[in-house]
Amino acid sequence: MAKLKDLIRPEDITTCDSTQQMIHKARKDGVELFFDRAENMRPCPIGNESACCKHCSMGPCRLNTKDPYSRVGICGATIDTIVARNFGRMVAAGTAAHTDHGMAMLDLFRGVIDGTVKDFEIKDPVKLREVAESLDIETEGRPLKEVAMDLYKALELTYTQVEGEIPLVKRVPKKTLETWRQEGIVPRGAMREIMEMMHRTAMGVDQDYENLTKQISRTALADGWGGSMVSTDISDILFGTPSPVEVEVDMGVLKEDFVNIIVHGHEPILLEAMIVSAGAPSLKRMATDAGAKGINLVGMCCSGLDVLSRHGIPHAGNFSSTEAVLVSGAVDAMTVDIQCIKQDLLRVSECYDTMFITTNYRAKIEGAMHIEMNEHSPLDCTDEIIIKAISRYKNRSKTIQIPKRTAKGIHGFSHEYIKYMLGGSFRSGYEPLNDNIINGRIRGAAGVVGCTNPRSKQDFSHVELVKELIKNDVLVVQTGCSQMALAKAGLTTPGAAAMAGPGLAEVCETVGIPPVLGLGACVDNSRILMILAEMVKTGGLGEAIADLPVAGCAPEWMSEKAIAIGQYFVASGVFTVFGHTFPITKGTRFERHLFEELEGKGFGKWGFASDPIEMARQMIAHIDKKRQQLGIDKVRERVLVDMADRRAL
Ligand code: BF8
Ligand code: SF4
Repeated sequence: MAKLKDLIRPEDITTCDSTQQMIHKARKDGVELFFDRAENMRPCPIGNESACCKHCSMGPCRLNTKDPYSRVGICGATIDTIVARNFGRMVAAGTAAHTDHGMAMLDLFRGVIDGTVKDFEIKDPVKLREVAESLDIETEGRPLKEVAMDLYKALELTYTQVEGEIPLVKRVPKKTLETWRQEGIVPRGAMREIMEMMHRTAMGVDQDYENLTKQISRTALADGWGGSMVSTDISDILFGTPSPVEVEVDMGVLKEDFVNIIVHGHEPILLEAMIVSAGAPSLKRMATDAGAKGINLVGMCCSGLDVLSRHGIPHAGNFSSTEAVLVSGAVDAMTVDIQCIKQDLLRVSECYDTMFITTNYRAKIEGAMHIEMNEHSPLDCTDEIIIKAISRYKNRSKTIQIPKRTAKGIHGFSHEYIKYMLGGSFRSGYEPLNDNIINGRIRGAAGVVGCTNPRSKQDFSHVELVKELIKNDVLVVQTGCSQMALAKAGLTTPGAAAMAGPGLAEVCETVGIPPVLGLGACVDNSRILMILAEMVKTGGLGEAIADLPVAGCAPEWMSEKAIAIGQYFVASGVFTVFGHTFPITKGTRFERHLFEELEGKGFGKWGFASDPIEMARQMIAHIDKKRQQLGIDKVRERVLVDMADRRAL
């Protein structure tokens, strides 16, 4: 590790106060974190713009990013072919991650239906019937188990179908679906789309960036309207559809006199099973016998977000804080499943004697303790994790320093709940939202989502962007690590309406909601798709998703999953801005295709900005353009909410 005085100041790396404190402590303890490596390892300039190809052993071929058309690869591949192929493979990987996660949920669902999984059950039969009906499955007078089996078979097609359209496209607005059909990009099954994407990007196959873009969109759509949506729906059916609940977040949720266990990753089953184990009287007693006041379960990243709103489980922070939290010395065990788990968590855990435990057969870490979770007896795994954590508690030897910061916020806004809260139980629906957009109180809606990244000051762009959006009367919906950035900053409370523009503030105060609505994990971006579909269906804001005054942004993205998500939003019709870096070579035809031409075909388009205020400016300009096209751009006079309006809301 470099000398302390040479290291970049924690205040310049992150705006998360707890993470800053932990970076200071790590440096005193001589423990290197990923922030330090990001400082010391500059990104490769050619790779950064995706101008290299290693798809065969004639290469790797590196083109000139400053003069991208001056050379071609050994095989003759142009810069457009190379960047489009690389981009396509990122989308394939991101889609594979979400759809494989969804597949695991479907496996669990099958086990619950056929009775081989006994520790879980169908918690939300209403949602099960609703999802079945949305796929034209007969539910009237039929036993739940029969409907569930038919639903399972229909959803399995999301993955395995060889020909024809995946079932969930029944939810796509007609005009949007027509655009996809015209382009020939309605997904078949995810397995087929990912396979074809990988094939077409191999050496000597598809070498036409426009044709490649079609398969890129088709693959991404198999994620958004396929694997991710299945994952969300099945999680709701098995574990309950979220509804708003107050949750405490930030590292201050760790408790010195409790056995602290952090669950990090993505599949809800691990944390759901941990909750059951942590509630077992024998394990509780074991914890108190060891001198602890109890067991404190805490989530991080998407695992935490998936579960916090179902059980009010506290959340310690997002991706850039997962090493930092270990530095507190207060974490007795960190247990992980899949995705966004830095290999270095093991080394940092070892520095603080924290038990670090992998649980999924498809995500082991060399040298880490592995206690495999079997969905047929999940508690065997989670009981053992708790026993390990208690043994670490008993033998704690490291200095403990828990950052004192916590923030409370309201989370758990499923699209079903949004429908209910806007209209009440007698006339639930999206009319109030659409009406308030049409009358200009709400200017539009924005999804602000995605990761944090050590190459971008943690949380800064998320928070500044969202503040700017709500100030301009744009309602914000959130998922993933972005949601936690805003939660820590205190913007997920109804009181945050005071920071919103007058129109949005009025609506929030009337309904009693925050101006920033947390929807859950990254797979729950599918909830945003559902909101968009509902807005189109409700009417008054155009016929396709591309007509809506909405925009999306992932200001600090890092994962391939984010690229897949961005592409499915663009293909669905949403203007989507990414921040701090974009994995293509500037000044290429492929760039023009993604950033300009797709819009002319009835899709959304990509945007890029490094500064959060500039991101907001681009998004608001797009929202205003859509308002103008819809003819609702008349000066948005300030309309006060009178009693009649209040009743209507
Ligand atoms: O799926 S936002 S850093 S934790 S990739 Fe990962 Fe990014 Fe966080 Fe969840 Ni999503
Ligand atoms: Fe080079 Fe073409 Fe091989 Fe890529 S596919 S490494 S551009 S020769």
